[in-house]
Amino acid sequence: MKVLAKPLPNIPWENPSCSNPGVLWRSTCNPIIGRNILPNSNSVFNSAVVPFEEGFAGVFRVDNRAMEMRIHAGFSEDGVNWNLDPDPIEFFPDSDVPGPFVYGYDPRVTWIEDRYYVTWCNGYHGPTIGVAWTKDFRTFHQKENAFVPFNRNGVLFPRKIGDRFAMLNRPSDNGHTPFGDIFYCESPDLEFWGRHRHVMSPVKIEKGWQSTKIGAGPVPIETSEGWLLIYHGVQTSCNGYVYSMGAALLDLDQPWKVIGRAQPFLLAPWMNYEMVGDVPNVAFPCAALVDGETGRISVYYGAADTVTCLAFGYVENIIDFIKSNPEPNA
Ligand code: BMA
Repeated sequence: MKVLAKPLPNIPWENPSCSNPGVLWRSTCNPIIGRNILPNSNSVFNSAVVPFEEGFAGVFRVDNRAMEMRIHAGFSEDGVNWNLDPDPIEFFPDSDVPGPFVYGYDPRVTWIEDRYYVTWCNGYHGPTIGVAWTKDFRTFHQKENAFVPFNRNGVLFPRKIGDRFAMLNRPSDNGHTPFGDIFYCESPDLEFWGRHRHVMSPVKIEKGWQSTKIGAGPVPIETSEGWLLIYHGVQTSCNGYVYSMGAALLDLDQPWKVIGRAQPFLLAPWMNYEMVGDVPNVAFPCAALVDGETGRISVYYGAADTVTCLAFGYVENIIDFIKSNPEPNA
């Protein structure tokens, strides 16, 4: 098994222990970003992190104390301790992008070829997928929204598929969508999107952890076995939604084809900081760092829509987990 990613020797990392086992194990520093890291923040969660210069940079979901959903840039030397820009990102439109900015949430960041692309849930007559690019996390150039509303969880592949950019997304409604499948589409220029393909549906059997809706999480990770996709799955309990993390493998050349999907969740909201907060019972992954040399992976996820957390694993173990626990009902 090969992970097709660059070496990242400074990846944030902790070894598993008998009190902290699993295919993914949590950081003992969780939550790594508290809700009040900024003077005006109510919560900081569902955020995206990438290697940048000698350290790391990211785009963070910050709900402020007026409960407005904003996204902020941030920087870190070690990927664990973060400095967030106190002001939200100001986007400079590339062309005739319709404004004004209404709200933004659940960002993802993807390095493709020569720059970082940001996708996020952008308010435009309801949620759709906003697209922007930056080279320095200081100036952000906004492109056209990718889709008509309503859509969430727009996640770019880190390289072109064939000769086109590719994105996973999740058509939805204007509220706390009680349904949702993952779709795939392609674009020659990151502006015009088409060739829409269905990827995966929820697993409707027995009201399991991914029976209500699913959505792509971090940028897919390229391996010799296929694209490793970590995603969120939602269960509707008698007391509301429960958001857990799962894993699947997608075909390298035709990523709308699912070649593996694990039946059990990878990580579910078990810790107090995942069970208690503004929205209880949420573990929502938006980013992963990968060390191509050792296959170590660090997953960033929002907990209870309140704080930002980190979990660790090995790409190889996650792929073994998918292969040895296949979902029979997908
Ligand atoms: C989704 C999004 C996420 C959030 C989740 C749980 O619809 O709004 O940002 O984490 O619900 O509230």
